[in-house]
Amino acid sequence: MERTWRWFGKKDSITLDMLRQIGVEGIVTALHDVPNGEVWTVEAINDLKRYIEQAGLRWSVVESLPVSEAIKYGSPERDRLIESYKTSLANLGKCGVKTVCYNFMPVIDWIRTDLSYRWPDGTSSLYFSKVRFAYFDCCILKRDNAEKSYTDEEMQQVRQLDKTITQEEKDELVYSIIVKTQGFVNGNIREGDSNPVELFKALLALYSGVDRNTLRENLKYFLEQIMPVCDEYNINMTIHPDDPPFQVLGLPRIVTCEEDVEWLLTAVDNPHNGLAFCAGSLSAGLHNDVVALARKFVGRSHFVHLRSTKAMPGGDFVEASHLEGRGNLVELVRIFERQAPASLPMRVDHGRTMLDDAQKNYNPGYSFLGRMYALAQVMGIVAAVRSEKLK
Ligand code: DNO
Repeated sequence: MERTWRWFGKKDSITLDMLRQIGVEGIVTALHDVPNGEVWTVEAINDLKRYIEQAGLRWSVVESLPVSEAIKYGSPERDRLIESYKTSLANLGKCGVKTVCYNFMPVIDWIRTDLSYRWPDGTSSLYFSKVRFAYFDCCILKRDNAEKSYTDEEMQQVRQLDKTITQEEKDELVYSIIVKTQGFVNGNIREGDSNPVELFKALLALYSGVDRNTLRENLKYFLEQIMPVCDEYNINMTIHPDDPPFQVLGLPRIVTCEEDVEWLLTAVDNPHNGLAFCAGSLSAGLHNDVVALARKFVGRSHFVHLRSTKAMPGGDFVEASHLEGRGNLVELVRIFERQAPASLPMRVDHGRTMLDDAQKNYNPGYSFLGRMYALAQVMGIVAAVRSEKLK
């Protein structure tokens, strides 16, 4: 596997020279300043590509080329937006950037309720609390019939929480769930937006009447339209699994389990229609056996995110050490090192916040020291697996 790193562009305080020093080979990035839906021009792509190459690295993966909401919920505007998407893909192909990650999650990408869950050793990582999320849904968003998405016991805990939660904690919850984790990934809601809750509700309303089957059909439609461009330029599309991999806020999510992935790969049965195998996202669903999924889908996984999670009581999960938890990264490395091409790009996904990371205001999960530490752990696994291969 190729060692890659998610880097947020020229403004990222983690520089390419720093990444060279820690053994990174390829960069995972995007044109973060181009608004969602607009074309990525050859000039802009080449400018960033040259910048990366001048530092002795290569631009291995685009993460992400975001899919506009109108394509996901299927409005008449979608054809125009798909045309722009195809032009951006063709331009990437002309510049030689040939692996593209995207997702098809309606409105909200990855979800965490606590961005600094403290471990006993003083480091912190990202946490999802079922009850706090239910609180956000029922008492802050006040979504119609939201209570029906939760068990009686969960609702009891929500009512209990309502008695003690402070305004500051409520604001923090909104910030964690729909602002801080979303701003840099899809641009739906950004830091500084006034009244993010109202904005968010308006986005949710776009999906009324869009069920799982409609969303699947819209994904199929999108993929069928873009595959000819991918064939022409040999571009691998890699869909990111839903994180967490279950329904939220009454929205359908369609990349959550083996059956979903199987459907997606057969509905558009083209090798360029592939998966970003995100071990962290998949392992957050107790229904998923991540190792079995890797064995089954290794041939169509064109990008790998290595991260692990630990399941907590009551449906909560926390991002675990890269050596522990449900991700079973040792076995995953064995599968991808043995069965995939050596050029398969892999990045360590989120790391802990440790040492002086906390002072740096990194995007949540994207610390420097924490990710460097995780990369070293993963490279240790890779070295061990490679030595097994020689025996
Ligand atoms: C979060 C990321 C996701 C991912 C997108 C890909 O840390 O894993 O935001 O980049 O879903 O489209």
